[in-house]
Amino acid sequence: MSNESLANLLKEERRFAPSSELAAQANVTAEAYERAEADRLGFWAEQARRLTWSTEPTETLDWSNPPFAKWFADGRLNVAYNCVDRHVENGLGDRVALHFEGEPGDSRSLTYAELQREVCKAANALTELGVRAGDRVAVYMPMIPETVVAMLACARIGAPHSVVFGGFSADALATRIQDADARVVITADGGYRRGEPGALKPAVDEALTRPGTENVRHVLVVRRTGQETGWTEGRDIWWHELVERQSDRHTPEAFEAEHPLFILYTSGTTGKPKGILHTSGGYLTQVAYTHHAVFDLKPESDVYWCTADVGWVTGHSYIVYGPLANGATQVLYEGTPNTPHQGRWWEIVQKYGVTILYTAPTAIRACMKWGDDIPAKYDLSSLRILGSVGEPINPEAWVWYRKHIGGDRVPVVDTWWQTETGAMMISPLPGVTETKPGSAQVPLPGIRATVVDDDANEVPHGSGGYLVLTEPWPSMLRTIWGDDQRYRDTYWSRFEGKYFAGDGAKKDEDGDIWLLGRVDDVMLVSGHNISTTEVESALVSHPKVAEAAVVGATDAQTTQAICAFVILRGTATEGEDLTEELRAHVARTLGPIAKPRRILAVAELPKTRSGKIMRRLLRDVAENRTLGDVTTLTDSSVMDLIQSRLPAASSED
Ligand code: 6R9
Repeated sequence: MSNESLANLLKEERRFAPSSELAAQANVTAEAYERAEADRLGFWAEQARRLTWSTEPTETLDWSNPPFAKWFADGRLNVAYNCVDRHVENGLGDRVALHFEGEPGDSRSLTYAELQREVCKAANALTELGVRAGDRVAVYMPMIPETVVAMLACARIGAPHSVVFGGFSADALATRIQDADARVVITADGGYRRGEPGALKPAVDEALTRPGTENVRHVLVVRRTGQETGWTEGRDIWWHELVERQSDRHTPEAFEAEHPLFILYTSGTTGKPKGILHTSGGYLTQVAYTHHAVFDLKPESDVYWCTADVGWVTGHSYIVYGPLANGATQVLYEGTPNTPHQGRWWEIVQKYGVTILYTAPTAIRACMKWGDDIPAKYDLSSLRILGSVGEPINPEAWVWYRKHIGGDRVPVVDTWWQTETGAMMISPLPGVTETKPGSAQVPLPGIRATVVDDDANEVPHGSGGYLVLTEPWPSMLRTIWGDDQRYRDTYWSRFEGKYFAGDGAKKDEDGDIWLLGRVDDVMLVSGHNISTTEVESALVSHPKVAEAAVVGATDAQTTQAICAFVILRGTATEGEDLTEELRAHVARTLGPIAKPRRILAVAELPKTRSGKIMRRLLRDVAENRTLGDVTTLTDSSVMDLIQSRLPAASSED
C-alpha cells in the first residue's frame, strides 16, 4: 500500500474520549492490557473461568503442532449448559433471554427458564432422530427463536451445526450440505422479509435432490409463515409435532474443550466455500470475554441487540454464544430495517429500551441515506454503546452513527474480526480507548496483531501493509473442514509463523490500526497501490453520495482503471456535472491518481448476507465479463439492474 495513499485516512483528526462516568464503571480497564501483556496465557486461563466446566482445564494452549492449536484441551464442558442452564441454576430463570420481534409485528419473550425447556426438548428430538455427538446438522432458518434453540440443541448433544444463511440459493445450500455431509436439516416453511413470507423449504427440497446429499435422513420443519409446503413422507417432520411432545428435561453431557461446535462456510473470492471449523472451550471463552469487555455488558440491566443474521458469524458469536454465555437479555428481530417503515429499528430500540446496539456499516449508511429525521422521531436515550462490524466504517458513517443514533454521547466501537477468528480481535474498549472515527485501533487484551510488509517485517508507525496475527488465540479456527492443507495454505503460508488475515491495514503515528479492506481488492493504478476503501470513503464524504463501491478494471494503459458504482442520496440525479463533481472531489481528497475513470449511479449494490460488497461481481461488470458465482448474493436481481445500466457507464476521459 503506498504511503501517499495511506496518508489520507490519517487526516481524520476527530477524537472522542470515554466519558468519566463510563470509564469509572467499565467492566474492563487499562489494567487488562498490562495483565495480558505480562502473561498472555495466564490471562486467557483466567478468562476461561468465566465458563462453568465439568472438568476444569489445567492446560491452556498446546501449540506443539502449529498451525493446529488446542486450547484448554484437558477441560470438559457443555456449551449449551453454559449458555442456558447455569443461569437458571443461578436463580436467573425469570430473566428474559430473547425478546423476539417478528417482521409482521408479532412478538414474544423467552426467559432463560423457558429457553432451557425448549433447548432440552429440541435436544431430545434430535436424539430421537438418531443424531449423535459428531453428526453434522444443517440449519437453514429465518431469524426466529427456534433457530437459536436449534443451534443450542445441537451444541447440547455435541452435534456440530452448519448454519446456512436463509437467503442462499438451493445450490449454495446443497454444496454446504455435501461438504459437511449433514445428517439432518432444520428449516422452516418460510420467514418474513420485506413484508412478505419468503419460502425456505422449497430450497431444501431442491438441494436434497442433488447427489451427495443422500445422508440427510430427516428434515425438521418449523411452521413460521403457514405457507403451503411440499412434503416428503418419512423424511420431513414438523417441529411442533416432534419437538413439542418431548420431555423438557435433558441431562447435558460434557465434551472435550476441543469438541467441534460448528462449521460455518465463508465464500472467499474464488473456489469452493471454506468450512471454517470452530470448537468449544476456547471459542466460548473468547466470545464471552469480548462480549463482556467490548460492550461493557451489565447483564442485569442492559438490553442488547445485534442486528446480524444468524447465518453470519456475527450471529453465531454475538447473538447466540457470547451474549447467552453472559446471561444477557437481547432483542432478536426477524426482518429488514425498513419494513414496514424506515424507522422500524429505532421503534424497536425505543420499545425494548435497547442499551447496546451492534450493526454493520452498510446498515448505518442506509439509515444515513433515509435521513436524520427518521431516528430523530424516536426515543433513543436508552442507548449507551454502539458497535460496528463487517467492513471498514468510513469516518462519515461513524460520526453520523455517534451523532444521530448515539445522541453525540454514546461511544462507538469498531470491531475487526473474521469468521476465522471466531471472536473480536481489534477494537477500542469503551471505557478506556480514546476513539478515532474509522479505526478499529488496538488488539484486544490477549491478542497480538500487527501490520507487516511483503517481507514479513513489521512496518513502522505511519505505514501500511498486511494485517497479521502473531500469536494463536482461543477462538481461532481449528482448520478448514476436511482440508487441513487448504487451512495451512490459505492462512499460514504467506508469512512464516503468522496468521495472514487477507486484509490490508495501516498503522498511524500512534500505532493504531486502520483497516483498508481485502488485499484482493487493492487496485494498482499507474504503479500506485490504491485501496478501494479509501476511494469509497472519499466518495461517501460527498453530500450527494450515500454508498459507493470501487473496483479496478484491467486497463492497457494504467494496469487498472478505477470504476466507481455509487448510490446517490435522495434528491441527487446522475449527469455529466455530477460525475465531474465527484471526480474532482476524489481528486481533492485523495489526489488526482485516485480519480475514478468511470462513475456509474446505481440503485443497489451487490452484497453478501453481512452487507459486504461483492466487488468481484462489479469487476466482472466493469470488465464486461460474464458474472461469476452469484449464489451468495442477498438479492441476485441487483446484478441484472446494474448490468442493464451499463451503456451509461461510458463517461470516460
Ligand atoms: C465478522 C465478520 C471478515 C472480513 C474481514 C474484513 C472485514 C470485518 C471489520 C472489517 C474493517 C471492521 N471486516 N469487520 N473490516 N473493519 N471492523 O465480518 O466476519 O464475514 O468472515 O468477514 O470482514 O475484511 O477480513 P466475515
